[in-house]
Amino acid sequence: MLTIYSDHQMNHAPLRELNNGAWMDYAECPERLVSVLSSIDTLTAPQDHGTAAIEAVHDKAYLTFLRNAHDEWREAGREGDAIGYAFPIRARRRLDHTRIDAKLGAFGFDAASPIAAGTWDAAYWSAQCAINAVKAIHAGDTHRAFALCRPPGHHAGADYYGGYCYLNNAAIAARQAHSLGLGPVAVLDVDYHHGNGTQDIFYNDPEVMFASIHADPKSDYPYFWGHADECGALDGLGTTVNLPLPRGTQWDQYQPALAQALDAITRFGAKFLVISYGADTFAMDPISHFALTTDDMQAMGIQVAQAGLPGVIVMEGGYRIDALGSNVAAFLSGLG
Ligand code: SP5
Ligand code: ZN
Repeated sequence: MLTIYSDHQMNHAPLRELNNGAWMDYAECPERLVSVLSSIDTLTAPQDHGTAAIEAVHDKAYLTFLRNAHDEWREAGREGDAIGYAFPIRARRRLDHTRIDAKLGAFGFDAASPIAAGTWDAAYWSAQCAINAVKAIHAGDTHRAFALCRPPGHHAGADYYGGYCYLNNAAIAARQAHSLGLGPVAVLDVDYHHGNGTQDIFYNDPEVMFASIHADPKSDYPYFWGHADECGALDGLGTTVNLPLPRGTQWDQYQPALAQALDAITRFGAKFLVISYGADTFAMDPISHFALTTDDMQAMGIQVAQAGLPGVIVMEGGYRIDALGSNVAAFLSGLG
């Protein structure tokens, strides 16, 4: 399968994250890419298509913040990675913040997603991978392409970052595919965590469906989104589908949820599929609690392929590094 990857994506390397009240090594580390690369034969470097497709999803003030945040952190005399510590609840006024700590709070929603020196560069090229994957399909080069994105994107909203995500690669791909006339477009999110950013971006939008299978937010991050009663709003009512599953879920329970999501996508009339693929549903994932095997990843790919839709696969999470390459390869081989 055509795989788009840029070395720039290695440049995002935060040192640590706050987890259960203590510092731990940053789970979303560059070694994840090394593991996936070891299972892929041929890589294609993305061309630089600029910021138009990124700006079609993300707010300009947010992009300016993200580009400059680490420099401003340094200018404030700080060492290490930029991490916020004060967050406005429920609603944010659009204040003209000057202090970096206020900006980090205004544009971030958790304290577990540091902004490091290489974050903008890596996130920019991660988005370019997704954009190039859509372009390849639009050009008729292939009917499926894998955007080997890092950092991941599905927790990032139009004007916020969090959950290891800064630019929403899947949303950028979906909106671009829609703009190029490849739609109707559906996003199928099979990462362990709910893709709250993607959901938020398309919540009122009847043109892009969002369907997600994930750990119940009652027990798991991101807690505030992904509950079964979130179905979209306004013209987008009914084009958001959330299928939360309990910790411990195995393939026999996952498979019917996947069938339900694919059925909704078929009924929606999708002609183009963006798959947010996270391998953190794997049984041995260090921060997650489903129980899928590597063989199940292949079965997942086979089942998704039966929907018969062209589209792109966008890499999201997956933190069991020694198994990440084989899990990704299994999923891609199932897709065929
Ligand atoms: C893209 C993606 O998969 N993002 C996930 C972000 C999760 N961030 C916080 C997770 C906190 C999990 N704490 C688990 C404790 C295990 N001992
Ligand atoms: Zn995840």
